[in-house]
Amino acid sequence: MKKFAAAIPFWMGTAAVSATLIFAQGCSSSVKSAEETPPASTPVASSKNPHEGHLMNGVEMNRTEMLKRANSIQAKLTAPPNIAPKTPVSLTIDVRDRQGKAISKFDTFQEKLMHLIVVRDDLQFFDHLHPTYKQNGRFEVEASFPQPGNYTLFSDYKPAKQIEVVSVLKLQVPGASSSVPAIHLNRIKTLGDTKAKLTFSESTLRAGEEVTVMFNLRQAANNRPIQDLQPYLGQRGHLVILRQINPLAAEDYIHAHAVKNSPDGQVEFMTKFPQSGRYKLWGQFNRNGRIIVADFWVDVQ
Ligand SMILES: [Cu+2]
Repeated sequence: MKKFAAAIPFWMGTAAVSATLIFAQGCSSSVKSAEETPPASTPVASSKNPHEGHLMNGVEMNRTEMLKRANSIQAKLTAPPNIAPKTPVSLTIDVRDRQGKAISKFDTFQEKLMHLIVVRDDLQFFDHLHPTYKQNGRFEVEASFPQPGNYTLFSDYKPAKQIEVVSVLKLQVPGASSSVPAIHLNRIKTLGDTKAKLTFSESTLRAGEEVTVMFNLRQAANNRPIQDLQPYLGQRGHLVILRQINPLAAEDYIHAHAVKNSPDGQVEFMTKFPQSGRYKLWGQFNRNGRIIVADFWVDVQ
């Protein structure tokens, strides 16, 4: 089975993004050559300073050049055939350049070499994994899929001295899909002993407008702001946002970074929703070693 997907280098909030076609396959028995289609560039996030450059070996490299380089990178997913629900499987992700040569050096960002966001395409399942680097461009990770269905994996990495790249990989878990729970637009949720409330700096969310996303975290028992928030991957929290669309693509994926200073029990992120539509947000927070995932649906005009 062979599917096509887009990979984009991604610098949310500070730089533009381009897209390149890559290829993912859900079957390890036949390894095929990379997709031949030349890459397409799709800027999806605008920079405050579109001409800002980045230092490369002491030389200022312009964004066009950076995008050109990132465009030439592709990731390939290899998974066992016929994945069963709730059964851990080993996945391999190979990162190569356009000529098929392994990218061998990666920069750590947010404390890891690769961040892998796994969702079922209806956005009812979310997981955030960190594949292990095995050298020669190869990453490995164990993953488990709760139910049959189509899954999308956003593989987020930074080839050495280059901008962040997001490769979109697809995978299918065979079987009959169960019914999908109704979508609620509630902005308060109790997750175990944590009460999470979602608010925004703007009363109406509009595509393309900068907005502060605020998660207020309280102790469910007494409604007091939580005091045990610890850094998670070096930040106050992590936020992944995806637009509800089929098929999911890299330009619908937002990985927002937490604002450094915010009140006790509150974690804030700056972001922009690229288009109007329905989105799902997953805020991840570390309560003294336990990771809380607060997920919410929102509509953007
Ligand atoms: Cu991560």
